[in-house]
Amino acid sequence: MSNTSKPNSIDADFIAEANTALRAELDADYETLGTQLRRRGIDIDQIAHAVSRFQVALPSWGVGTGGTRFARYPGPGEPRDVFDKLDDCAVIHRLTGATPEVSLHFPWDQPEDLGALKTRGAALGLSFAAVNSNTFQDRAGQKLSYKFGSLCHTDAGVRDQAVAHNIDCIRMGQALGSRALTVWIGDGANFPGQQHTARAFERYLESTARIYAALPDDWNMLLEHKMYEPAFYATVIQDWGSSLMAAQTLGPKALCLVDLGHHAPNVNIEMIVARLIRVGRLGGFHFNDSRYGDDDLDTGSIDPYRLFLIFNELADAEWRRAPNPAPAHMLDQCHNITDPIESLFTSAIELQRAHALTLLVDREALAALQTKNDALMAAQTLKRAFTTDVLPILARARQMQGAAIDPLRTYRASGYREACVAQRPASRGSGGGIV
Ligand code: RM4
Ligand code: MN
Ligand code: MN
Repeated sequence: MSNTSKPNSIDADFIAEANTALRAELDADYETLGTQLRRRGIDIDQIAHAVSRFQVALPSWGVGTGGTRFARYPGPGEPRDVFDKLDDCAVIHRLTGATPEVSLHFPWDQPEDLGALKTRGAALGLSFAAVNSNTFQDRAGQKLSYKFGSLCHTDAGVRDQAVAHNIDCIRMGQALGSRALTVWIGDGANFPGQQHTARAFERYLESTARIYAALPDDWNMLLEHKMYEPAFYATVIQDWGSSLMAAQTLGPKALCLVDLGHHAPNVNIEMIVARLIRVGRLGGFHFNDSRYGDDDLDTGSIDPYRLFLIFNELADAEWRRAPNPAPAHMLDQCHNITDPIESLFTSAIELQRAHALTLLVDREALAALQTKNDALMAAQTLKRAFTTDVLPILARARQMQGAAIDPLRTYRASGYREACVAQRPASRGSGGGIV
């Protein structure tokens, strides 16, 4: 149940005070960058305003310490329940001004009292993004097991149970003011021949059609594909082709969600993004970074250029007014060795950086270079934007929101984590697990 005393040292006054010491330096850096950008025909204030409007939803499961398949090393002062998770998310929002929404995962975050959760969210200045269903795990007391699948299971009873859970998630999301359901399933096979490839997909379409039928008019259903894991030979919704086929079969409220970690290592994700935009079915992102698979590392920590190129497709689509609804931005990360709060605000800032950098691209010039087939200059046009140091723009955008000029320094000075340690009993390690 909701804990009443919460460690809440990062308020507006604390941030304002921390900012006072950093203001003069920021003003000078912003001024210098502004002069440089003016020479390139760019208005720095316009970019800073655009960045200050950028938002990304936090994953409730991201504020806890995650684990690998081998072990989980609990972090100090971990959230005990969904209310603690909201407190931590609110800290991230106060520091960045960019994360006013939280994406919940059911049943992990299922509270006894949805109303109390909504009220706590509102008190903290938070609202709720897409809700996630979970049919990749059995919960205590569950009638039928998902060991061999859920929405695609050969047993109609298991499929019914999984459909009912998704519809429950919609109802809970409605009570919280959410407007989308994200469906990711673990269904698949570990061996060739284990599962009938075509029939498993047919069962997915039948089950998701039943969920789709329960979707309120103003809701979207976000279909998330993933190449492997937990199934290692094949998953049912392994790639954007299957996801798009399903979305187009289901109807206009079904859109595709791209989790950056859910592809083979060399896949060109920005191309996928461009194709989904082309058909108006890019519904959202789960941002993270990876080197090998679904590593769920901090966004922009491994390959920031790839992140930039994805954002470049988004900026280009907006520039040419491509008819795709604004895709939902959400983080989906697993923090095993860092303070999750630090990882999440750093990641939100990396997304703002990618967004800011793509606004520096001279699109008219790039289009002309592409038409002339000037490969080198076209590539340099992107690189020039990417290599600009926009740190003063990001800091100014936060300052405009009343957030921290330097979130990391401010957070560490606040003693928030230490206060959590004092109030939240240490959690135990475990044999492994994703969260
Ligand atoms: C999956 C997928 C889903 C997330 C779970 C925890 O790999 O990314 O989006 O909800 O992990
Ligand atoms: Mn995901
Ligand atoms: Mn994942």
